[in-house]
Amino acid sequence: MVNQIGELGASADEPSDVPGRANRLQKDLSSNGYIVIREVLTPEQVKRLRLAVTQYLKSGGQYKYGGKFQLHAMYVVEEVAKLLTSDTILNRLKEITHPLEVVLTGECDLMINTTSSWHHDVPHHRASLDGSIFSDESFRVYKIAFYLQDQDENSRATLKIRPRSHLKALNQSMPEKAVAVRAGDAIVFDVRIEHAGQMPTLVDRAARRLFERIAPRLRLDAQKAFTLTRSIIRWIGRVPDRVAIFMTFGPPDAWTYSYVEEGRKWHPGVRGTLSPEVLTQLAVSNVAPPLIGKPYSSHQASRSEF
Ligand SMILES: O=C(O)CCC(=O)C(=O)O
Repeated sequence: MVNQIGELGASADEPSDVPGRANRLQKDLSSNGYIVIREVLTPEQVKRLRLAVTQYLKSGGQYKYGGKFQLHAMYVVEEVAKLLTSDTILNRLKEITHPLEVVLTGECDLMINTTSSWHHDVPHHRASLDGSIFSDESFRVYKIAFYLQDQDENSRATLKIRPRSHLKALNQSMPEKAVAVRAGDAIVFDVRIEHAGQMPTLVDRAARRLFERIAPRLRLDAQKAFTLTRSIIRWIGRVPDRVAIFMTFGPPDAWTYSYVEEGRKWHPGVRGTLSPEVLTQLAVSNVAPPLIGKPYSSHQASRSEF
């Protein structure tokens, strides 16, 4: 059921092929540039994912943006791959790309406690240079985001977006909106939309600049020092972890493929594989394996941990 502009109540057991609903979802995405789908994950799924992501990022991932970050996460965290290739999720994505198939780009990020200022996700695309990417209404590349904790309207942790900015490029004058969610809701947004996560504070900015200046002389990893400093500050302030999973997808068209090509240029090299179970889930749902990343082979099967 549509609650208000941009927001759908969509429990996992609701039929996913109601024609009017799918049309409304697509319409809201194309006019507002984002949509919230409520209660996609159960509390149990949220708990399992949060644990899997938090555990993985204790030793895995990169120190970045004041937190930790993992690219192409479907290839390294089985729990995440299983969830993102489940019927519950793929059926939502299919509603969005309907009547075309769903293409998973393979871009899939995990993050914990990272900061992020205003940006869109197509800065390097060649059609961003002349702005033509923002005027093409046939562009339909989206990111689905799961924040694994409640984020209310007044929280600093809440994703902020500038509704409709996907058709306008970076435009500071457009009003912003905090997209409040409960853990288990999904936010789907056009990758062209201007958005920001947890903005860096003045202390964050000063600490980052300081570490970038002194780290080389002290032979420190500036990003790691910045992340560790922030985690001490968070610990003192008893600020809970902010954990999220992101995945991009689109229909099988030229925009999705060119988005993938740009992604490959900036982030080449995927390590890990998809497990047989994940590949089976994809096959049963008639969705091809993600474009970025190596397909699973029988040679790898004997060496896989999954
Ligand atoms: O940290 C966040 O909430 C925002 C993440 C983000 O900007 C992105 O995935 O493009």
